[in-house]
Amino acid sequence: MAGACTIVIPTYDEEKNIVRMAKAIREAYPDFNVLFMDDNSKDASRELIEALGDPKVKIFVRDPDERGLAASVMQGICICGTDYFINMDCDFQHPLSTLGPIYEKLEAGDDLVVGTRTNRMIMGLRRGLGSWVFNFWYALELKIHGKQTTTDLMSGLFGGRTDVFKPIIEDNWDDMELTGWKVLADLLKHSDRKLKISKVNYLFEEREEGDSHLDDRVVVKTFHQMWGFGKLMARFYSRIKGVDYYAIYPAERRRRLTCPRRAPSSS
Ligand SMILES: Nc1nc2c(ncn2[C@@H]2O[C@H](COP(=O)(O)OP(=O)(O)OP(=O)(O)O)[C@@H](O)[C@H]2O)c(=O)[nH]1
Ligand SMILES: [Mg+2]
Repeated sequence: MAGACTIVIPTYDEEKNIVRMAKAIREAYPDFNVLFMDDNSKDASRELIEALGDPKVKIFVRDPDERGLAASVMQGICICGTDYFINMDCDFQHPLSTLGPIYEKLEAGDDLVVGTRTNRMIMGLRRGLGSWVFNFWYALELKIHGKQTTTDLMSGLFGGRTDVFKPIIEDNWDDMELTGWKVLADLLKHSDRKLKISKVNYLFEEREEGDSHLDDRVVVKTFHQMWGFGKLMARFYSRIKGVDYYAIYPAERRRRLTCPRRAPSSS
């Protein structure tokens, strides 16, 4: 593989952060590659990165019909072409100082290194508590299904060995929550091998610039990502929040229409 590590960053309309992020990583870690997986942003993200002319900083603009944060990260892992990848956000909520320790642990032989937040409540009581409840429930579900787990399953900061995770993604692409946000949990859900997992603790920061993309649809997708109970909760949550569930999962509407519970009466 060419080079050791790629920082994979999903982006959507991050023109206020993207150049600063690229420069900050290149300055702190000159050997790392940076790969922005952009979902066809409406702003100037692409032009700004291309204007940098840095061969170690690339922006991959995805098909607008296939928009999805998780899909972007997973595709980035598959195409990065380096031994290791580290996934992080573009808004400086993940401190760059964690990238070095994550990389060192990967080099030392870990399969997966998870950036683990020690101050989740900085997100506010409602969101912090919600994140904790989801984490508890995901961990339980993963354990029930014989899968491995880690302290911060909701983390958007983690590094891994590309040769370990690329096949997991390729073999399970259609079963992944591609428009969801919890990539780490999906990777653990679909992994059948014993992974060497470790963590690097960090303090979560406030978003520096630009707007959050979090909304009720993300919560629906986070429910939907786990097994049967989660799918039920996703429908329930959609109903109380007025989210159009079948706009997110149109295939499920088709399945309902083609599989009526009771066969129509013949008389
Ligand atoms: N490729 C891609 N990236 C996305 C999409 N939505 C959000 N992102 C990126 O994913 C990262 C996380 O999104 P945020 O909006 O910061 O979500 P968050 O951190 O949960 O929310 P805040 O705490 O409010 O910032 C950022 O780098 C976004 O630019 C998307 O649909 N596609
Ligand atoms: Mg953010």
